[in-house]
Amino acid sequence: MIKLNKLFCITTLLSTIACWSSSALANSSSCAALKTTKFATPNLIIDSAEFFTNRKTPNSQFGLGQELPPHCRVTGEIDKRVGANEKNYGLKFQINLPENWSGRYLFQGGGGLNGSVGEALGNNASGDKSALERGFAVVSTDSGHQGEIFDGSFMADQEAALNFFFLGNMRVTLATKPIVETYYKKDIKKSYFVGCSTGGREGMIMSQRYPYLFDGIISGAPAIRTGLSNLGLRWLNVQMNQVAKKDQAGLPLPTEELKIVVDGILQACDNLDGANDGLIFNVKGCHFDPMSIACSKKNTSNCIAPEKAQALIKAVSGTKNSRGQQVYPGYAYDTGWDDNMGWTRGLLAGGATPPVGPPVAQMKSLDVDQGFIDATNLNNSIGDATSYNLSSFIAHGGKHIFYHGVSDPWFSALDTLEYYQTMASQNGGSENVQNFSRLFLVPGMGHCAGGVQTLDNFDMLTALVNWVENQQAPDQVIATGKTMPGVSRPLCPYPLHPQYKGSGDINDATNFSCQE
Ligand SMILES: [Ca+2]
Repeated sequence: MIKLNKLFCITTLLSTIACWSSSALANSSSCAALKTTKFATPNLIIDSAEFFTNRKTPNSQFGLGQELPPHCRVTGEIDKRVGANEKNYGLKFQINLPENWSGRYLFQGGGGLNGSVGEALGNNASGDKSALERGFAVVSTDSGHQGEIFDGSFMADQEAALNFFFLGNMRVTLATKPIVETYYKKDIKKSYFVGCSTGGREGMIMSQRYPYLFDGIISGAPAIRTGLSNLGLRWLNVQMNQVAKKDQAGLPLPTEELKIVVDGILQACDNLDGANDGLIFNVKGCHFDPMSIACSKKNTSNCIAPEKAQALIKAVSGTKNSRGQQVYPGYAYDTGWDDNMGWTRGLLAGGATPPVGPPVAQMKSLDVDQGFIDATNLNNSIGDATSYNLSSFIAHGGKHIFYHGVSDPWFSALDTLEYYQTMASQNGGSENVQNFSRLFLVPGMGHCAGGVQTLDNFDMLTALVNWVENQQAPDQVIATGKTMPGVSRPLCPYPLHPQYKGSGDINDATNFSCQE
């Protein structure tokens, strides 16, 4: 019996090795075969199809090279052509097809004005483990042009502009899904779109214009309507520039005054969530009055000039036209306003600077009426993600998660909230919206990630998959952050926020509950 057992083990071991070898060979050959496979998509070119067992991302991309699981990498292009100004255009894409496929497809959204094909990993809002490592087939694209991240010259080409605004990702999705299914010889089970900033807008475009392509979408800090968000930044700068002499760093409020402002915000709002932790989770309940830190006869230290406090009130209350109508929301009071360390600086620390358009540093006047006309001109707003009719997306069972850093200096978190609330009111109301869409606000976080003190590491992807595939809606998502080691909090779907229960370790998320 013993001999037989040994034989069996050896046989099993040998067959395992044999099986593994043939599987690796099969992967390698079926990957390479994609290069010569004929797909129905017109004008599709597969540039390369190569199987990697231990490829690493470049050192520059996500810290020190990220080791990828065994995968087939496909690169290609659709609609290659010569466009306006004799420039070459086309929709370049990359697909990473992991060896252990979960049956899921994930489209990785872009950033800025796009223009390059990012490594298709699905790292966004996925906590510590990328979508690729979890077995998603991940797709990325340049959205139809090549160029620097904020180089808008491609807009001269009509088709490249349309691709950037809304067409490109749809076309790449339709072209790449069959490649995924051909490689695995199986149908895709579920499709996801995850992106932040421009990628967040792209996710919204999917729910609004192509309601059947994706089952689940995550939109972080979406660039919903950049014409108006840039007008909002000009408004904020003009109010401050009109009253404040700039310091050497070019700031209307010098560092020590910025600290007074943020300390005032903290004093008014930090403890509303039951925890004096430097995080303002009760965004809705935070009503800071800048006049409370204005200098007066009684208050002569730790204060700012009353005219600066008044300007701050006007700046933060949001952009209004000559009739007093709000054309872009204001900004929520938060702790990251003086951030001078994040990849985007704080709202009052030089961060409120549109990456495109006229410079705002010295701007002292603004014609909001004209600015609104320009921003909402259809030629400029054709890519805005402002549609509310999602009935087909909802009927299809689509789920859409939003998240937004409250200290985002480029796009106001309140604009995402405004979209979410209006969208809710037109799709069955605020209670019904929770069945298909939830919004998570992240205090202290700048644009998409980062901040002096924030919890910007969270796994929305698992939450989304559980919602789409297991009908488990995300009642909370745990957040941690490298700027706050040892601290965890639940992020709660708006209008709820995490409230300290009053006992237990204040660093531990389990001692907080989601409350209104
Ligand atoms: Ca707090």
